[in-house]
Amino acid sequence: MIAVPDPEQLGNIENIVSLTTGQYTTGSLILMVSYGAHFAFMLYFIMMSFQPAPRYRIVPILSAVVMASAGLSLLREYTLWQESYQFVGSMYLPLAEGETFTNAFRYGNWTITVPILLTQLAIAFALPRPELHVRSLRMIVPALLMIWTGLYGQFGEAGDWSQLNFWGVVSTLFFVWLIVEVRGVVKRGIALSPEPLKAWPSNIWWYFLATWGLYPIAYALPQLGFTGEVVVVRQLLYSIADVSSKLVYGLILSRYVLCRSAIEGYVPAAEALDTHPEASAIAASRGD
Ligand code: RET
Repeated sequence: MIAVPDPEQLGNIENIVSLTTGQYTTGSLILMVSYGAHFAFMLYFIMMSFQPAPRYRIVPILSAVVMASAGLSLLREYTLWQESYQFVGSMYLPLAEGETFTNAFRYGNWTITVPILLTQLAIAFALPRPELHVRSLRMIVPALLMIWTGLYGQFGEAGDWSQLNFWGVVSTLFFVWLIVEVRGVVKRGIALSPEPLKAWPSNIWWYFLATWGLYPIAYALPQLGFTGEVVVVRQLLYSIADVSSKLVYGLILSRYVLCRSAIEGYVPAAEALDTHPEASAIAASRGD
């Protein structure tokens, strides 16, 4: 006899909702494009890591590591998505072959990528060594607490909303603490940036808030209802957040350190920027 599962035991709402062909295919597509983009840009970051001055090369290299880690995790989400649904009649039904889908793997992946993304910021802003370590640690501690309390809370999304909301609030408190720490690093970034790049840290700050802020929205979304739309929109939100907070963020930081290398007199970086609008600002700042 097949026991009817208790919805609360199903973890994620993906295991409760049947999807139309359009919704199922859109979900596959979103996950596929996400892992594809991360793997492709791993190559980009490895290759461009030769352009900035040696002291900044670790910034694109760390982005390549983040791309590999996130790409593998998203590939796993994709294969799990494929395995967890079965086309029956006219709909894709969950729990195919007893396989459950989960978003919890994402949280495991963030445990690796988030500390790297935060440390990358402090390295790009060229914080001096002892301060770099202290500030990175002060960001990583609240970030990990935010992720792990959220991981526990998200197991409640399929029915136990007091678990979802209680741990969501606890996690948000750690997020606020993290935001304060990041703000401190951004302020140091403004102070330490060369004149033509002074606007970058504050722009990165707003970009950070806008992109990291998408994750709690995705977390809370199941409360809008257990529907195919919510399932697909949430995967979309996660993907937009992933591509912007890791990939595009990596592009921004890599560009920042490239410009900074040129300003600090590293000739190959200045040559690499030659045809770009930044080049004239850099040349002007050096009195060329
Ligand atoms: C959770 C739980 C609900 C409350 C808050 C959350 C914040 C998550 C964030 C995640 C960022 C992840 C990144 C991953 C990159 O690889 C945990 C969803 C505030 C901000 C940047």
